[in-house]
Amino acid sequence: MGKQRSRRSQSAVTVPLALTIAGSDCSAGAGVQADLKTFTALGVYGLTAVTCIVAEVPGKVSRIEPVTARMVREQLEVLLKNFRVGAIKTGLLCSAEIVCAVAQTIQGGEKKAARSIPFVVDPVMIATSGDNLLEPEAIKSYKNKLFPLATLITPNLDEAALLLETTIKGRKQMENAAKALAKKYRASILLKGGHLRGDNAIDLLCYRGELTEFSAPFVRGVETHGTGCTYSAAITAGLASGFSLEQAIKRAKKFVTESIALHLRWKRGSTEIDALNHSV
Ligand code: PXL
Repeated sequence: MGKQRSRRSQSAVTVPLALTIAGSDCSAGAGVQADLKTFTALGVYGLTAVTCIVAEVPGKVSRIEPVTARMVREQLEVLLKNFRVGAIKTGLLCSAEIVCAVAQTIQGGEKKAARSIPFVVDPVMIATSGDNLLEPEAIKSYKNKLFPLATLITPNLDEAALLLETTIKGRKQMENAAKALAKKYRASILLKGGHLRGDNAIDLLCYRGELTEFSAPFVRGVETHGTGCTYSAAITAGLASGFSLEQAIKRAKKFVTESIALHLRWKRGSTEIDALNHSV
């Protein structure tokens, strides 16, 4: 063991790098905490730019405070200047000002590095608990500034319905919504149908006008706080590791499904707290 450790300390290991731009969830099931656990589980070194701090437990957001846009920009600038980042994702961006700062800094960083970096935008707007997480004015900035830079946008049904100002109830409406969003924002769309609550959790990818389905058995009876963050982080880890978009989504779907199936549970008095198990 001693010998192995000393040998390891002398030989550098190159590991892919992924960057998450997201909020801090103090209960550690969502946000940067979920992203980092996911990156680590999938063999990627995670970098973080924190956008806001959320005081919450699964099911109840207590308080959200944004970091200044200047500070978000500074975190991104130092990271993009010093690390060869393989892929980037966004989670909760909190305000219109932060959405604009992120868009501008990523565009600037890519220009300086003279390369484009796979960019996953998880348009986090509403928590699974129903709590509003994003300033309503920020949606316009997503549409105008951030979506045009995205490789992949990963809305759930509620977010897609809000973006398209419509309702999405069945399979056909899901297909139409995925295609409409892909056309509108000239990006690949992964529309997550988990909230439809059938026997399977079905997601639709619209990539270059073609639809591909990703399906897994729906796991019932688990409080799934942080599933969206974990899913988009797992996709980002795949892209940082050189997977194709389809390969990255396929592995990510499996990872999320297993994290839910092998969930953790703590009892406190009459209440229970569930968490996804990222060590799968
Ligand atoms: O799951 C959405 C989400 C994303 N990011 C942060 C959160 C939450 C949900 O509560 O707190 C930081």
